[in-house]
Amino acid sequence: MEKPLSFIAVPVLAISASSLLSCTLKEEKRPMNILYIMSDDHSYQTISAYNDQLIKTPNIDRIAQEGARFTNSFVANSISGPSRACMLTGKHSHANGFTDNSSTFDGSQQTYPKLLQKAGYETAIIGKWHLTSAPTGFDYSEILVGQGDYYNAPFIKNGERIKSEGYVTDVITDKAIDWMENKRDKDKPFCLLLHHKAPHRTWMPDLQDLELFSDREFKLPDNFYDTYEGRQAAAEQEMSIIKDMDLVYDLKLADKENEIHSGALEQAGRNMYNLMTPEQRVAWDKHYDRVIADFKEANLSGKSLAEWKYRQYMRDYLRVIHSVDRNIGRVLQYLENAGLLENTMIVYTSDQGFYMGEHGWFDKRFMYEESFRTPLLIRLPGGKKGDIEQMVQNIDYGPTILDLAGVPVPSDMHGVSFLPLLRGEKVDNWRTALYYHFYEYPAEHAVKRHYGIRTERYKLIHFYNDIDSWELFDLQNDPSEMHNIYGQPGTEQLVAELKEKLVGLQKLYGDFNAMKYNN
Ligand SMILES: [Ca+2]
Repeated sequence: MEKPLSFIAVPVLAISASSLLSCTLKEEKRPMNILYIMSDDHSYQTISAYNDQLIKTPNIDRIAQEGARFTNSFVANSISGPSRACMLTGKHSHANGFTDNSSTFDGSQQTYPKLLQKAGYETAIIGKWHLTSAPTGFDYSEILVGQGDYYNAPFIKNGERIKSEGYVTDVITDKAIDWMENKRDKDKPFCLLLHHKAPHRTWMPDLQDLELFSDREFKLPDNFYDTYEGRQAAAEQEMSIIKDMDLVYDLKLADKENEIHSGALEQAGRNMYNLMTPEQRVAWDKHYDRVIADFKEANLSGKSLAEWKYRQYMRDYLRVIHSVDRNIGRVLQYLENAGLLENTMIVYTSDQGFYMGEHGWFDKRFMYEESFRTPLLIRLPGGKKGDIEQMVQNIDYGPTILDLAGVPVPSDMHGVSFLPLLRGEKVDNWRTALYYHFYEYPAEHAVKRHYGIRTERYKLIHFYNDIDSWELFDLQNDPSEMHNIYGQPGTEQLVAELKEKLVGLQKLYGDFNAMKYNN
């Protein structure tokens, strides 16, 4: 096929690209580019479009202001690799095979980037991948090794290992902008998956942000000192700020005197410090040496130690978010300067939610709201501006993106396209219940295996494996999920209805293995 002389000439591009996508020439429609930005462990509590009490994120908020804010957006399995596999395949974990982070993604299976590629899109993944096997379905890939590092992280570029220098959120952003500007085939529409490592544990800030929030105090969540009555799995977890957050690994107290000892993760914490260059360490030490000295001086214990840890966690996490937001600003500015803003759908999301001290926790995993929910902001040119309240799930992302590209959604995908919602159309018969299944146990943080159903008002969860514990919450009267009303007189009919709906979803999605645990 002869190449068009110029990709800037709109009619030429329209003919070239629409023939790729089998659109009729009459429509003269340029296919929409897709920029899918996903952070790792970014809580909706720390995006000011959702909650402006903790931090201001003006750049991320811009996506919401010029587009749609989903207020009921959820994941299917609240942990990194499994969540990513759900997004790529549009299927729940049991069907895509990546049930926990010890899995290896079967890259030969159907994914939405592969289908886009087939339809003529240029596809790329830049940043965190975390699916063990090499990416498939991408014309270009530049991914972090495993979880990745915050400083000077190695990458794998189209299969070849390379070094990088600097702070990971900046580096990933630079690579993404460079790909959009210089590396892609500009005759084709693109789909770029820009996946940040930040703000994943251990929340190492950029050097330029180290002094931010240093004087900020944070109000403890009301249930910070949760005692987990009536919730056995919650009582037995190991993701508590008080008990499990590590002083050296998580809170960066790798002291030169080697006096602070924190257990199994201490050495990993000291190793992360050693990944920085001598110049980076000088800037780092300027901040943390003082924090370490103050910590030793204060000699804390009990509640004052717990609250110190919480405060330090919040300060570092928010510093990391500040850098994410600044870099989203750089990307939006690039799109604007390059004239791409009006022909690109921009998605901002996270691979799940995260606890900012609610129930006394950090991390994710549970089907409780803070980790089950995830931020989702989408700017679709010509699309809806404002809130979308319907319940959507990350298995819907693939179908939605395919729908936007005019590619038929395969019938074996579990998710459904929410493009009509994004276009502001009236949609009847939207789903009224979501299914969830978490598998990673026994494992770090000791969150039991569980599955469940959430309707607009209620949530029914079954913890199984080495436990058999049901929980029922009335989200309207108990949004913090502190009171398990399962088994209480008067809930019998409600439980029966929810169990019937749960079985209906298990059948719909084919999670027959889970059904064995229902009774
Ligand atoms: Ca994650």
